[in-house]
Amino acid sequence: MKRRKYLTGFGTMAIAGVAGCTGEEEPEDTDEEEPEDTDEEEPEDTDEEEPEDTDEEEPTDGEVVAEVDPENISDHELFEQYQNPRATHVEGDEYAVAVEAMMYIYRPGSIDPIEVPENSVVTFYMTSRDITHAFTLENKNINAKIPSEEIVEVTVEFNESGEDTEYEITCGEEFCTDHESGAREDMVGKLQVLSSWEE
Ligand SMILES: [Cu+2]
Repeated sequence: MKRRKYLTGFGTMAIAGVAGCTGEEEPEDTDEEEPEDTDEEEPEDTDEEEPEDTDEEEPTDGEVVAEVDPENISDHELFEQYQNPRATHVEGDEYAVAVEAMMYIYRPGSIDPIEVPENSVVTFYMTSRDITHAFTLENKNINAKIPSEEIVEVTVEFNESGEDTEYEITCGEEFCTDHESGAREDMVGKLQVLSSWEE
């Protein structure tokens, strides 16, 4: 009986205490809950925006169109026809350039810049003599892997006109930018869009 009385007494004190506290704190609790609701809505907005950003940034990749012997790249008909610094006219506004990648150059591109006419659509046929390289064109959203034993193609539109424009071709593969691997400088090439062009 004694024990029960103690418990009852304690319970009453506790309730009184809680009631007192709740009464005083109520306005504060209400203030604290409002920001929580706002926080819960924010992630929903972020989720909706993410897919849009991903679609816009996705670069154009290459497509495998043929197999090739890495020891005899220049014997392949695409390279026999198109491996020249100056783009080869195919038909209409279409041109073609075949590019061989190797540690640490593009041929053509690194020693002789690639030349294409303005207002043209140029298909690049590319393969590697050794490791996997890449063909990245700044401002054109092109990022194509260049594998060995396969020829990949990527088509780029050059709509600029009126003056010559120069683009840098970059590889960016770790092996070609890490100077400890043997690369003296980053693997790069040049592409020039010429406003004056005669066939
Ligand atoms: Cu490379």
